[in-house]
Amino acid sequence: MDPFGTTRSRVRRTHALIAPESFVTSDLPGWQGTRGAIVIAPAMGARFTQYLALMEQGGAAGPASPGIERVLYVLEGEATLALPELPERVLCPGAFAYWPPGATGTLRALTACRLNVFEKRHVRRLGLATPGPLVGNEREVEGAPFLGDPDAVLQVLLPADPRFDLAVNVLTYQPGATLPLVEVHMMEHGLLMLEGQGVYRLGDDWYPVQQGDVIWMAPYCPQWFVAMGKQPARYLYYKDVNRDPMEEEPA
Ligand code: UGY
Ligand code: MN
Repeated sequence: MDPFGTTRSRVRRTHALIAPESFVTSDLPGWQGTRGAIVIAPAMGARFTQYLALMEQGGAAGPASPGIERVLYVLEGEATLALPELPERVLCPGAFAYWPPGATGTLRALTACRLNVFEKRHVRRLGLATPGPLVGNEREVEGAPFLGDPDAVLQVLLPADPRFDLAVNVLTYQPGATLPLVEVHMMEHGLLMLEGQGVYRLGDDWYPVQQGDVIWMAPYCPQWFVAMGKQPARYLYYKDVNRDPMEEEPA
């Protein structure tokens, strides 16, 4: 911490950058042996929550609130996860899981663990069921050049299936690669810098960002990124998808 209270963290109406030096942890309701840094939440204007769960060895996840779905991504450590209809799995770094709303499950830390968690209220689409649980590892997910650029590779972790109302992806940029356009879209993002560094344009501001930073982008927040430095930059991000903005949720 510098002596004058400066930080790269910024919170604006349409976006936020939360640098790790600003993370504040608290007990996570319902979890055991776990502290959490709730970095994005509806209190800031978001329609979802993103938090880092810091689990001690033997710590356990609590259930999500009713109607809330969860996507876990393991950053460090190992944990066992049991979800209905799936064999119990050991999750290592890079593993991810979709935990459907209301599903009973058990997540227990085998070692000290750090997880990134996205949660949102599931919006069911007319005529479609809620998806079932799913576990995978990003290492098994093939990447594809993003909009044709082989230096910006997109991995889509959840299946292309209209039952899902959220996407969780990883984008990997070689140094100097950029988002090929300044995106402006209806979907919202929560983002965690997994590796590397660069500059993120958010609205009309440009921010230096690096590993460990968290970014919130509200719907329609103009966004662009350039990777800098000598190693690739990678980020994990959430996006709301597959729903007609005019459609009402079936009763
Ligand atoms: O999927 C996306 O909207 C992604 N390209 N956005 C981003 O990286 N800011
Ligand atoms: Mn985007």
